[in-house]
Order: sequence, then structure tokens, then C-alpha cells
Amino acid sequence: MLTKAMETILNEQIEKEGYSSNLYLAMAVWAESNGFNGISKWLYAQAEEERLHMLKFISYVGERDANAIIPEFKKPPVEFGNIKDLFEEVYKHEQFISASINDIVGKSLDEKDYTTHTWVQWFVNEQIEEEASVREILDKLK
Ligand code: OFO
Repeated sequence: MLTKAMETILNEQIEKEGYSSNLYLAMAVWAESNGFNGISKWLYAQAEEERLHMLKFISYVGERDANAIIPEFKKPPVEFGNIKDLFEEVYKHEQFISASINDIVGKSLDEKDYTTHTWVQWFVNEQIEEEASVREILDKLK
């Protein structure tokens, strides 16, 4: 059973992962309609991955006998300027997600929820990889 505080923070993460998926989908559509087909494919794949992240959180909350809430999602932007701006935004967004995963790690220690603390380590490692791969793309673009 999750504490109320853990249930709340994990539900907030469900919203963030779902929004990430929609954001990358919006970016994929923009890239496709501007002729960047390879980048668009990469973004569609990222959108799919983020949806899987959201599903992982949903299923974990259920496994811990708490209630996952499917939230309303903010509409992502439709315009992304140019490819470099777009990837800067992806990078900023991933840093934001890393910070919120860190908050979950911190909260799990506050709540003495060592089960969640262990479970969420997968995301800690995933964020290292995601930030690194976006940084690599940005370096190439520069
Ligand atoms: Fe971009 O990563 Fe989800 O967590």
C-alpha cells in the first residue's frame, strides 16, 4: 500500500510522462510537415517510449494497491521554430523530468517507502541515457 504522499507524487508523474508523450508527438508532426522525416521518426519513437513510461507508473500504482488517475493533458505547442530550438526544448524537458524523478526518489526516502525507492531506480538510469542521447544530437547539430 502506498502512502497518500507517494500516491500523489506518482500520479503527478503519470501526468508528466503522458504529457511528454504528447509533446514529442506534436514535435514529430511538426518535423514531418517540415520535411525532417528522419527526426520525425525519432520523435514518434520517443513519444511511444514516453507512453510506455506512463503505463509503467500506472501499473506500479495499481500493484501497490493505490489508485492511478488518468489526468487531463495540457495541449502541447504546435510550432517549434527550427530543429536546434526543438532539440533544446527536448533537452530542457528531459532535465525537468529527471528532476521530478529525483523528487520521487527523495519522497520515497521521506516516506520510508523502500519498495518505490528500488522500483524508481529504473527511471533514474533511463533519464541518464535519455539526457545523454539528446545532448549527443545537440552537439552534432551545433
Ligand atoms: Fe523521457 O523519460 Fe519518461 O521518464
